[in-house]
Amino acid sequence: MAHISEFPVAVYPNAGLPNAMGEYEQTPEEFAGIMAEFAQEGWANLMGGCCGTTPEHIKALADKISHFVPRKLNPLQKQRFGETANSNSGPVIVGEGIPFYSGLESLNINPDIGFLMIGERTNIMGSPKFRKLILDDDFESGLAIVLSQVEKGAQIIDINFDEGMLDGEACMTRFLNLIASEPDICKVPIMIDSSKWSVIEAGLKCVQGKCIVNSISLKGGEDEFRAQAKKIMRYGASTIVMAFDEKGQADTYERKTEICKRAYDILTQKLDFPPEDIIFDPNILTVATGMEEHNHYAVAFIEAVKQIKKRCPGALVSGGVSNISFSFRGNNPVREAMHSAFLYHAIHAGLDMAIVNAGMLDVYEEIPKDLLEIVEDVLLNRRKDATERLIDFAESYKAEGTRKIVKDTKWREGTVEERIIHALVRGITEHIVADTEEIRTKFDLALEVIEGPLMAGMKVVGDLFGDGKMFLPQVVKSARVMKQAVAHLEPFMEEEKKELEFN
Ligand code: THG
Repeated sequence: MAHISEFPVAVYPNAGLPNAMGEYEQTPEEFAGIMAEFAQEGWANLMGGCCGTTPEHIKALADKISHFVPRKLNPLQKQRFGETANSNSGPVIVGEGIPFYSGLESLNINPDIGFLMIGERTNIMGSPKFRKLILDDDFESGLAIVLSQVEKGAQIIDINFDEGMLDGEACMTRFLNLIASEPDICKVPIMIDSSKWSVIEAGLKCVQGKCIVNSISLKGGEDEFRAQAKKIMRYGASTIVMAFDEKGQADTYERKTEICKRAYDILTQKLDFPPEDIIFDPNILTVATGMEEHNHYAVAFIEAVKQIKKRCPGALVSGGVSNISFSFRGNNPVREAMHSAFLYHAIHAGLDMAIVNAGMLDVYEEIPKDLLEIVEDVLLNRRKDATERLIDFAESYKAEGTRKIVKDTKWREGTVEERIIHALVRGITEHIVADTEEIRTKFDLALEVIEGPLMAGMKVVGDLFGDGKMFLPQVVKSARVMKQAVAHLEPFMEEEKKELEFN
């Protein structure tokens, strides 16, 4: 605690463990002796005695420790909250400036964590299923949607009740309290999504971990923005800041960048808001709408991400990915391809996280090449007729319907090496035992299967992950496949080991 906490540390133990009679036997001298070691190490800011200690224990303690120097607060803490450190931010900062969020578990944004997925499905406007449950007052079933998002790899959950017919504050409070009683759900951090500040504040009052406010902006002017940001600091939360100002939503690359930089300067210079608690959202807007002025929306976002990461050090960038493809509502294969391709480029530009339909993202590498080219023509605004071409292609793609399924079985025709790589990349466990067995017969030792083809497959996974073409939850699925393959090989390795020893 002394090494990682931003806050003062108190040591306040019992006089040892109670005996069978519930009595504490540690003498004042023993007690003070142990405590003095803590004091000498400089681990504590405050010391005292709990059960079983007496005024004599406290006197012995004081005599022993009064000449030691109390623990020093770390410099970040001093700078942010002053020497007294009666702070308002979350507790554990592992290294300066590393962003973190938490539910019951903490989510530290280390450089190796990769891109983060925020589950979008608990949004009353974004999911007809969730909407129906909530309007039917079936909040418990709404929990199942959160759980399925978490199981499909969402590392944060976005929750939104913005709907005219509902009391947003009451719904947010009720739902967050329900979530708090489900350890499988409330282990992940919450993103409180509302355009109404009162709903956000209702949410902030409920969540126990370090959550993310979604969102604030300069829409209502600087005073309101500052007041809300201050409150967020008091609640110890981080926040999304939308690229919105008094003039409206930013749709060009220049306005997106300018507004975010302006917000960044206000937050960090005038309010001392920690940069790592800021997440900018430069607005992912819908492309391929048929309106020419919308054609640059994806490029504008991607370019803005690059600039914001450069000009706002320490801050993160996010976006709502499914917005990009609203023109293709009802055609999920095309939407998924658009999302994966868009994410691939945005992550390369520096995007840290996004609100997505977890479990509905394709691996970039596996998007059929003809579709990918047409999708990227739209996203990267590469040709004038890109939208028409995608619309035409999408029709045939939808008409074919079964195409995905056809594609899904074709990989079984490859060599066993190729099949193993495919299964690892796609996280398919179905055939892995049979394929592992088949390849095992080609080698002398089972261990060689692990070191050879299985490791080769995991290297592909590692490379795709490193390149932003796979995401952590997909890698977790790969690891599951790997585990099954290894489990199949283990008995053979045991046998081989015995034989070696025997010989
Ligand atoms: N930035 C920030 N917050 C946001 C957004 C953003 N919150 C809301 C939204 N945008 C992100 N969430 C969603 C959720 C769902 C969908 C899109 C964005 C969506 N839903 C399908 C649809 O409407 O077609 C539902 C289809 C179905 O389930 O049948 O696309 O940009 N900060």
